[in-house]
Amino acid sequence: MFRSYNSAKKNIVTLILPFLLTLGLVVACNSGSQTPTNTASSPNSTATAQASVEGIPIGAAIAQTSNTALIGQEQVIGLQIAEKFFNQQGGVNGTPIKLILQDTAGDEQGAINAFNTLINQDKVVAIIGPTSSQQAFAADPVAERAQVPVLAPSNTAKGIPQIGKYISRVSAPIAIVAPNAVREALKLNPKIKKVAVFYAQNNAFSKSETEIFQQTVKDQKLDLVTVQKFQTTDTDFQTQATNAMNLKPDLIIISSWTSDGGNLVKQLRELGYQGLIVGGNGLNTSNVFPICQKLCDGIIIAQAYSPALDNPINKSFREAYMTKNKKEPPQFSAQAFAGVQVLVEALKSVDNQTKISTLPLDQLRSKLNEEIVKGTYETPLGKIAFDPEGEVKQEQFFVAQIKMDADGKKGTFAFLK
Ligand code: 1QQ
Repeated sequence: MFRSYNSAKKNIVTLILPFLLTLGLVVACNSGSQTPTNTASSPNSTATAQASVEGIPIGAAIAQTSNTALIGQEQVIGLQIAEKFFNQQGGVNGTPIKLILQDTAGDEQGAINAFNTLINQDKVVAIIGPTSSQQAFAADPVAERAQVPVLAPSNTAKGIPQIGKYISRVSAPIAIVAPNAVREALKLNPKIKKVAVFYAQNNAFSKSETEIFQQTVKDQKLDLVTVQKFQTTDTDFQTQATNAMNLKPDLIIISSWTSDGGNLVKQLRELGYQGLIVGGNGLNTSNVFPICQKLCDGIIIAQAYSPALDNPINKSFREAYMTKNKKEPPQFSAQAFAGVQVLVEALKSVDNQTKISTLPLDQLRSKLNEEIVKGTYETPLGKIAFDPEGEVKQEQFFVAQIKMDADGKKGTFAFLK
């Protein structure tokens, strides 16, 4: 049973609902204007709001600090837009949702701590998060044991939904998304023959992604001339870059995190590499622009989202995002939004069967988990559904190429397909 209804009887809920809804909207609007690290939805900063305003608590375990926050920041924006949007639409059959953000930072322990707090203290019905697959492999088992549904907004490594019955994802697996970037590179330069691959060996996601890239290189009958390894914390790539360039590759593929990948691209270009570069999902954020600046220009990155996707919910999401951020929404914001949407719609279908205000929390969590995988959802990512294991089924993927202004200060993701 979630907090607001702990001691409430059914009829009280009905009586105070309009009141709750009004307040819920006020809080949701406020939370949208806060910075990610000090959001109004964070339990520590909202003692008063929490006391007077309640809603169905949805947990978000997201990296708001550390180098993973370069991606986490985009997720927080998507979550906040979703909270406001779905509450304006009436929340879950009239009851607002309440997003509770916990910072995971970038490591495994941070994610485990955030999960424990959300589950035991905040008593959330489900968790959206964590930001990285590396963290998911450590923290998801905590939720699995507690039987709390987890919906991953950005975990793309192989094996995530298989962690357990309570784990599903809206982030399409890298196995399906990544090969599109290589195919697109071959369209841009059909003469590509020799490929050098780089990957961060201390990160579950990069290891998973490089396997896919290396397989794609073989499938395309290209020559994999070298595989260079590094750490996500590295800043100097002279040795690996020189090793690769001695072999004269005409395509370089990088599976990294954001700052390491940005620095690697920069150093490859400074050493004179002129061929195409395919980057992985870790480079899929405009937060890489300040790192490689004008040398980011041309990086090709596969996308699980396109701002141009033509459906009403994407139009609403895109408009809300652009009004606030004055640029096109990125994939990580769209996936976070889709995560909230799936939970809201799955909660509605639980509520249509049994009023959720009458369900004890453990039953609500397990019914919600069942409903998540049963539904079909028209989201900003297009139409998505899940297989029984919780793996997302998505129809459309895209590829974008980074285009930097001449001064290297501003850039965009230009869609190729
Ligand atoms: C993963 C990823 C990251 C690049 C996004 C946060 O896809 O860790 O699975």
